[in-house]
Amino acid sequence: MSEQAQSIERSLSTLRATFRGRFEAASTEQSLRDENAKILGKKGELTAILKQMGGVPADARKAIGEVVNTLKQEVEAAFAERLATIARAARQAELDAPPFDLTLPARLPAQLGHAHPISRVRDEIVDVLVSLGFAVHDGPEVELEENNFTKLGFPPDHPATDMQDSFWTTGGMLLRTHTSNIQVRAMTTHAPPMAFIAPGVVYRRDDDATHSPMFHQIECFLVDRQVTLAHLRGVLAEFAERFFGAGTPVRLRPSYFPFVEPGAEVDVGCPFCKRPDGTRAGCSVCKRTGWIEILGCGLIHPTVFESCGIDPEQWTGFAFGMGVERVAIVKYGIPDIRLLFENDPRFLAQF
Ligand code: FA5
Repeated sequence: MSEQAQSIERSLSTLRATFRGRFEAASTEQSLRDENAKILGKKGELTAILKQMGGVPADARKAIGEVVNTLKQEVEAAFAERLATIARAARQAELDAPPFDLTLPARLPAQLGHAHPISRVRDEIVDVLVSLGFAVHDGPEVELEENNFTKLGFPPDHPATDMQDSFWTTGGMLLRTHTSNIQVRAMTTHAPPMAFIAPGVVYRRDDDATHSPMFHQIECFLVDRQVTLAHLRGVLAEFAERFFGAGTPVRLRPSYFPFVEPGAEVDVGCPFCKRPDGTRAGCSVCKRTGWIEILGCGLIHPTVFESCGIDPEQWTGFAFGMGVERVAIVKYGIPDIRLLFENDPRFLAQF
């Protein structure tokens, strides 16, 4: 045998002895394909061997050719087998991985927030009263006793002035117990006529299903010449009509507040048990009466005008103050005022 033929046979037997191990060592499809190219590719080892065949004598060429072909087929088969093994392993790894949890909730688009129901009701009330011609007047929540009580005609021993009923700070100041302090502030700084509303936060030592220690009120007052109860009643009826809906009845019940004379509490017809003919059946919300109280009102007392430097012989006026939470409870049928302050998103989402 020629030297050339012997050299080719040595190369072939080395390759035969090593190619399976080289394929086994490749753990990914890419490294396996690289290894295969090193043997069978254009510049591969087997291709290089074939190129040397020209120098082999004709009698030996046929036998070596057969060996080369057989080896080539073995390499191809081993490559295909290893490729299939790697693919199976990859699939198994996928199957063994933790499964997708199909019960997880889908990702929802971001939820948009909205104004708190108290803010919404306050804004709706303000809109109605502004549309009737009242301007908004602001004022402090920490107030002097004289603006919150004294100039409004509260006697010094009135229960509201008690430590048990109001939150006192220092220096004769307290957290205002109502928005009526704005009557005093407006009347001491503005010359009549005037027509203001004052929305704001107020504080009392109260805490139960219908009373909160912090709540919102809207004060409304008008000072002009010859103002009568008829003007007050007209504004209240128009407010009820626009805010609670057409045909909502209003009634005034005599009541007492030191800063008005006469004074009254105002009820609106219960919106929850209204029959189609406009009468009320009575329900748990209105405590079977067909009426719900929403505010206190009256004609401004002459002593309030005097303490604010306005001549009560010349000027008259009406005032009312309503609880925003109370109105919200009536409008939306909310059973407990505290729900409005807990801020549970499931509750707030209903508005
Ligand atoms: C007053 O506060 C008077 N300043 C109202 C007023 C103004 C009368 C002008 C005359 C002229 P009263 O204490 O009744 O009144 O409160 C008015 C409203 O606030 C009540 O009708 C009720 O709706 C609401 N309210 C009172 N206390 C609470 C409380 N603790 N929590 C929630 N709402 C309350």
